[in-house]
Amino acid sequence: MSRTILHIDMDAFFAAVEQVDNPALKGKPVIVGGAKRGVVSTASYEARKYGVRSAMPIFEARRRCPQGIFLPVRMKRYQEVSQKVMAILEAVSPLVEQVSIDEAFIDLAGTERLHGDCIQVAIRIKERIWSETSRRCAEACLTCSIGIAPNKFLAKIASDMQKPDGLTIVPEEEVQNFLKELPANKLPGIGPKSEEALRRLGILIVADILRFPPGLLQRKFGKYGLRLVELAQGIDDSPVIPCRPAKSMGSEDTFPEDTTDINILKKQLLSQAEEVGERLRSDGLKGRTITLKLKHSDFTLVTRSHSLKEATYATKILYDTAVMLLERYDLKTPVRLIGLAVSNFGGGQQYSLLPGVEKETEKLERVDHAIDRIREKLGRQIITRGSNL
Ligand code: TTP
Ligand code: MG
Repeated sequence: MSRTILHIDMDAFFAAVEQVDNPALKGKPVIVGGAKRGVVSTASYEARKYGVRSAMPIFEARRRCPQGIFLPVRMKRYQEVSQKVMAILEAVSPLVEQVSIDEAFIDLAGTERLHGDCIQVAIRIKERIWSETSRRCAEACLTCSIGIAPNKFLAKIASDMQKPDGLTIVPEEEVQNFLKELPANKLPGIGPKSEEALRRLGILIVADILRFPPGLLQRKFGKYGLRLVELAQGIDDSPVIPCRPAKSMGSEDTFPEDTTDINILKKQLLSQAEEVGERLRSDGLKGRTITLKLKHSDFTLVTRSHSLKEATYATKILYDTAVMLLERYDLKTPVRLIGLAVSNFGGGQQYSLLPGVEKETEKLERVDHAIDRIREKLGRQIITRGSNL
C-alpha cells in the first residue's frame, strides 16, 4: 500500500530564530556559531550568498563575510522553538518522528479523511509555523521546507530541493524520473568516502547505480551495496517511528590548540564529568549510556559509547567510563574538540535493600552529593578533584 510521508526541515534554523527574536536582523547576513575557536552552526540565507556554511571555522566566515552579524548559540531558546514546531506537527498526525532539532517526518496514514489533500496539509503546517512563531512583526517569521513522497528517504531529499520555504512533491509515478538524474551522493548513507569509491566505479548519478551488477556493488560495499540498489529504485520501507530522539545531557569543549596529549584530554573529561554529573544530580536524572565525542583537526567526528549495567549520576563513573573509551580509541590525529554525554535515562534509585551494605556506586554518589552541597554553600572553586580521582 502506498504511503504519504512528509519531511519538514526548518530553514536556517538557529539564524532564523535570531531574526524572529530581533526583527532588525531580518534580511541581514546572520551567522550563529561558537564564540572562541568554534565553527559556524548555521548562517542565514543572506550570509550563505557569501559562501558561509555550517561547520566552517568562524574566522573563515569573517573573512568571507566581514559585514556579517555574528551571534552566539542560544541552544535553550532554539529548543523551546523546536518544541513549539513539533507540537504543531503532532497536531497533524500521531505519527511524527523528530530526527533532529529542526526536522521531522510525518506519516499521513489514516489522516487523509481528516485533513484532506496532502498539499493542503503541508501549506497549513507552513502557515501555522509562520503565524505561531512570528513575534513582533509579521515580516520576521520562521519558514520551513517540506518534501512529500511515498517514503522517508525520498521525502527528505525532496524537502532539500527548493530551500528556503520550499514545497516539493514526488508522486509515486514520478519516483523513477525524480531519481534518475539525482547525484548519487544525495542518497542516505553516502559520505565523502563512499562518494569517492562510487566515483571510481564511474557512478555519479543514481541511474549509474542501476546500470551496475548488484553482485559487484555487494562485493564492494557489503550489505549497503544492496541497500544502494534498493534506494536507486526508490524503495525504502523504513517506518516513521513516533518518538523523540533519545534525550542526553552533555558538555563539550574546543581546545585553544589541537592536541594528542592524553593528559590534557583526560583533564578536560574530568571537568566535563564534574559538570554533567552535577547537572544530572540536580535534575535527579541517572543515565546508563556514556558517550565520548572527539572532533579531530580535520573536522572528522568520532563518537564512542558504553552502556553501564545500572544508570548512574556519579561523577567518577562518568569520568572512568569516558577515559576507558578514550584509552580504547586509537588516537592518531590531533583532537580539536572533546565531549562527554550521558543518555538512556532511567533506572532511578537502585539502592541496596540490606541495611549496612552500601554498594560502591552508592558511596560515590553520596560523596558527590556532599561535594555538591559544599559547593553550593561555598562556591565552585572550594573543592577540586585530583585527576586521579
Ligand atoms: P540544518 O537543518 O542542517 O541547517 P539549517 O536549518 O540551519 O539550514 P537549512 O535551511 O539548510 O536547513 O541544521 C539545523 C540546525 O542545526 C542549524 O540551524 C544549526 C545546527 N547545526 C549545527 O550546529 N552545526 C552543523 O554543522 C549543522 C549542519 C547544523
Ligand atoms: Mg534546517
